[in-house]
Amino acid sequence: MRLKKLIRSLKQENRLPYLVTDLVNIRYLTGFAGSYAYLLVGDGRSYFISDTRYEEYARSILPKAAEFVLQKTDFLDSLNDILKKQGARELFIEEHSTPLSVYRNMQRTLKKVRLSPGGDEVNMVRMVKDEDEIGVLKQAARITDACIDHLKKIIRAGDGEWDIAVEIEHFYRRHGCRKSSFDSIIASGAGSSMPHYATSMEKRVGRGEVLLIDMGCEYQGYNSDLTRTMFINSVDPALERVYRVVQEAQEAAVQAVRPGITTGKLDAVARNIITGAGYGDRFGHSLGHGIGMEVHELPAVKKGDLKLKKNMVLTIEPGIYLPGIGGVRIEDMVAVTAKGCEVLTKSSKDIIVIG
Ligand SMILES: [Mn+2]
Repeated sequence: MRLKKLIRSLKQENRLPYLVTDLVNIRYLTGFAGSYAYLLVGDGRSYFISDTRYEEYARSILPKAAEFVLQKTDFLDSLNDILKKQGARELFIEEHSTPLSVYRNMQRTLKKVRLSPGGDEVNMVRMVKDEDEIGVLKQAARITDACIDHLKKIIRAGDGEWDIAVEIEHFYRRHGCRKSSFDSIIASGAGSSMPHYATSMEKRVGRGEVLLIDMGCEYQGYNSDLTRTMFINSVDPALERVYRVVQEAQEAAVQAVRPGITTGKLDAVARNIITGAGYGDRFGHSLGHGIGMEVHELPAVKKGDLKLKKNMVLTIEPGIYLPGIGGVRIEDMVAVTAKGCEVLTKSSKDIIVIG
């Protein structure tokens, strides 16, 4: 079904045969979750090339429209055979995931075939989720909400940042997740002013400090992503106003999500509020990103003309970061609906004091 849809749009644009090299895209199209495969998408028939490690598994799950091809010494020999048989003169190659080294080997092996950039069509298709995908993303969001609830109950001043990250990993795996979708960011005190802080193995959470937690799980092949900023024992007065500005910006952006709005306009909704409060230069990153089989996928929610569509799923995560003092970020996942959006992560965004 997904493969058919892709073939239809590639055919319209005269981009067949098309070689998919991104394993996540191959998984999206075929269900194959292994670590080595290439998918040659053709008009009518498609060919799935892999090696003996995956032969039995791949044959058991591949859709009918994709034929398993056992590679010989190299996938390029098999690819060459198929293209020769078809008399193909041109091959379109997935762009973001094909290394220059592979491209050079292709030039050497596929001598009679013109190699053309094929864009990233599968990633474009993946932007709009189907109902099943949204159902799984909702579940991933629910587990992450449950995890933050659990953390609020147990975190105390003196806990190590690292111990909190371990607790998150443990919680996720106990609740049916394969793992965290990315290394959890547990940033306490001044460390929280770095948007992508690396959780410390030594730093402990101190009384009166801010605590920023950015985390997500991988559940049935889909990811969640949630950030909450809380305070330990008492609210850091330097960050209370900052918190309220971020909260206002985040909630206004969530309110503004609807089909047809451009990512640029949406980003501006939050950015204008933060700039108006005098923190424009302390919000350096984009407003958010698409999320699905990958934590970061299209669309990038930033300056640009891409229009949101129903069933896109994205994060809304403005932040303000004051070097040496700390930072605040609030992040939710939202699914675009016919008229607005549904917030998939339900955790409270009010200022909370724990410990
Ligand atoms: Mn995120």
